[in-house]
Amino acid sequence: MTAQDTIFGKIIRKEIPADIVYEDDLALAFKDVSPQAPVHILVIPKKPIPKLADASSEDKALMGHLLLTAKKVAEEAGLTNGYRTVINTGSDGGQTVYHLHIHILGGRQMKWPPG
Ligand code: DGP
Repeated sequence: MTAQDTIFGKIIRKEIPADIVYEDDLALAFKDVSPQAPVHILVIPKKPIPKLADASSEDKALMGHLLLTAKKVAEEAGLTNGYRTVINTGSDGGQTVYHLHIHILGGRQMKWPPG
């Protein structure tokens, strides 16, 4: 199974609906279906990288683009007081969808350490 076969691949291909807040040639951002904060948005690459541990040096520009996209999306969501970005990686990281994604969580006070 490739990353394109994940639920996020279907969202990229518009085969299933999502509340998309940003899209360009390289990235897509949409609201998390199970929000853990008043604002909970996922930023994903269109390239099917399963997890951060699979990213390579050829993805250097793409990874930078994803972070800057997260910043832009957070600004557009009005998170002027701050927000948290999270990348869950693999089993111990709690990753459930194996298509690389950055969580943007905001609109409430975040706690540390995370669970
Ligand atoms: P992670 O545990 O880091 O792999 O996060 C996966 C996130 O994806 C989780 O917060 C729920 C979200 N999610 C799973 N399926 C869907 C879906 O079909 N649509 C949307 N919008 N989000 C989804």
